[in-house]
Amino acid sequence: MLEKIEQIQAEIDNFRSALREEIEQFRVKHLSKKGTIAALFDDFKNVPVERKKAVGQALNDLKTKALERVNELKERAGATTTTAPRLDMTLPGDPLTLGSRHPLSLVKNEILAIFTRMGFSISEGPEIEDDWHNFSALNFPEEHPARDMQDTFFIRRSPDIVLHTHTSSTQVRDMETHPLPIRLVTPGRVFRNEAISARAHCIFHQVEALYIDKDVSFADLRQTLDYFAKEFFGANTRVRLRPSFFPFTEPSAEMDVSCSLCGGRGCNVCKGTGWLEIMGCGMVDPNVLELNGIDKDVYTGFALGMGIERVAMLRYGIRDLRLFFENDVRFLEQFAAAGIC
Ligand code: 2NL
Repeated sequence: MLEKIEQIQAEIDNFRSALREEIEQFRVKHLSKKGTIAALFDDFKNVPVERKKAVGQALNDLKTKALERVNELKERAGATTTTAPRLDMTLPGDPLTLGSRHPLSLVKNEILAIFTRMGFSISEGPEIEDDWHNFSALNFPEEHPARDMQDTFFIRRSPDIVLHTHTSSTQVRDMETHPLPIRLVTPGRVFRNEAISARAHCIFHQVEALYIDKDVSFADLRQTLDYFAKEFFGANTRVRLRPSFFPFTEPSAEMDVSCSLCGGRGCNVCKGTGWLEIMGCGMVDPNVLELNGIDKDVYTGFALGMGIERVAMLRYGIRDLRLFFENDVRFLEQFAAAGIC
């Protein structure tokens, strides 16, 4: 017994560690209920009576010294551990860096908010479309260049399936399913087979609006454009229309707003003209109404469409459209505090 006590005593004397985990392992080995010292105490009953006093003394000494050693080492070790540093609950937490909404989303949401304030509902639809919804139902003639591979992305498997080139394809679906009158604003990502440059991309975003009811007139369109322009670009914004052409509207127009950067005096953004082209619009062509099962003698409508990238570039003074698609956080972060959601 005394031999064993000496052996453990030597082990305790030689033990060195500055790591709390190791010290704790050491404590468990010798001082826990199933430790070496407890085992010796269990054995104590087998010690002959005449030696009990000496052995008992040695055993008690061993236990006291072992406890002192463990406490001393633990005190010196402080907070050192083998793995992660101890968690200090009093330290301030890591800052939570919030991301920011993409400028295209900010602008899209603001456009949608302006139109929903005028009573338009939001509609969304598929990006992959058939020829009917993208072209035929919108009065595109059979030989129209937009139907060409040069301008439109087709699915290899079928000449009838395209990546939609405008969100009007969704509005064709809406005309099939919604009872009249309809007043819809339709955001979406659209695809055109174009070379990528500072001003054009093969993928871009659009918002189109469509209003069909009895007695919808060009004056209603004009009023809607005016309200939109003043809400989006500011109360002093002026609007002008220039005649244009689209297969799906008649008459058609391009809408310009007075340049929000120079107030119409002329700058390099408006190229000295004082005007910025914002969107295309017009009265829904009676052919389109008929193709979609709407009685052209009872109903009329107006429609308009704008590119979100273009509007966002004018709104924020962004020179290169490619910035929207590169996901460079140094660019994107600048819109964190734009205040629109
Ligand atoms: C543009 C011009 C436009 C429309 C879109 C439309 C939709 C239906 C019927 C008739 Cl279902 N028209 N949409 C009308 C005029 C112009 O967009 O320059 N977009 C970027």
